[in-house]
Amino acid sequence: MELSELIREGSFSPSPAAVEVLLGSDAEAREALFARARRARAETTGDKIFLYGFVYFSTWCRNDCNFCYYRRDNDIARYRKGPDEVVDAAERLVASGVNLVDLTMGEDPEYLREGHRTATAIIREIKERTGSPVMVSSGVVPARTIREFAEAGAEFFALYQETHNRELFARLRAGQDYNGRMESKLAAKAAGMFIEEGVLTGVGETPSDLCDSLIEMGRVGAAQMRAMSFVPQSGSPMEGRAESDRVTELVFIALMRVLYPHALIPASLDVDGLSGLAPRIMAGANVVTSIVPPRLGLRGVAQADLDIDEGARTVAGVSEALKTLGLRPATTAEYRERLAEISRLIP
Ligand code: SAM
Ligand code: MD0
Ligand code: SF4
Repeated sequence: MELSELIREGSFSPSPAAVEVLLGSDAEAREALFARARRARAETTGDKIFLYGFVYFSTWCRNDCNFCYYRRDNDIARYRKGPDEVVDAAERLVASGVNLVDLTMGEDPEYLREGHRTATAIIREIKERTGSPVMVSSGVVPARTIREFAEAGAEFFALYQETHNRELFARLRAGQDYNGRMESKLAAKAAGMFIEEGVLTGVGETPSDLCDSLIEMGRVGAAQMRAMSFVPQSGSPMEGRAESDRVTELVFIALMRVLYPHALIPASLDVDGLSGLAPRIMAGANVVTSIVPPRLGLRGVAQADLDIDEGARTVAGVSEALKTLGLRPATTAEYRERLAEISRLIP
């Protein structure tokens, strides 16, 4: 398979061989792919980049994902924020200019015990006070609970499969059900929410796995799709795994953009902090995620603390970085227009 053929403007059909060639290509060829991805982004979203605030409101979790710092068996300090603190953090984020608030939790037994009534009440309260678009990242929950999230006004449900290879899934999300996770995501779509799908890179996936994930992201009807490089976590079973170079993540971002020009695709500050923003944006991302209000005791996921209390994972920090790339933060009215357009494109 000719590299030049893969990079050229026009259609791209994902195949394991094509993904393998692109992953193995040199920096110059990758830059040509990224340039193609940027043109695709410019055609759909111009110079606008959407900014998402992140509130990780409970770091308690019943699961034991082998890649995650917050897995049940990791002996770490944890917190569970009360509704007032969550709403306060969300209000600060919205006042600072984010276009969406992502409410994230571990699969916290306390919230599960009370059927997520508090989480639903928090969504309602944030909606009432700010009117901001909201995403829920609650992990796997029953379809009934998802409908309650939708009724409370949450626009988005995020749930990443991490991989679409069931064997690799079983190694990453030990003891969890692949189908159950997928069904939860599809239940959110059926309840009228936008969904986000995602993969982890650097966890032993093959070009063929990545190709399958590219196809699955379209098949499930994801409005937002992401790749995040695995970051080794102290105390976890995958602690000793080599830190991945970021090439796979960047190539995957570009391929998602080329295949799904309309999609929302994050550049997460949660992998390499603010210094990691430019390469991800230059690969075709059009959303910045993991903006965290400083000094409230809130954490990231893959990078629990990096750049947070220093105030770099903020709208101000991100806006400055975007400016140097000739891009700008979108207004929330523009974000809503984008969502309306996406719902016309994805039935
Ligand atoms: N607990 C919920 C769940 O698992 O769906 C929501 C929060 S979870 C922490 C969000 C995502 O963070 C995971 O799906 C995974 O993709 C990502 N993540 C967790 N640990 C990571 C790590 N060490 N490196 C990179 N990404 C990670
Ligand atoms: C992020 N740390 O966007 C967040 C998290 C969950 N919906 C998102 C992984 O990078
Ligand atoms: Fe829990 Fe989510 Fe971490 Fe898995 S990735 S251990 S479900 S917080």
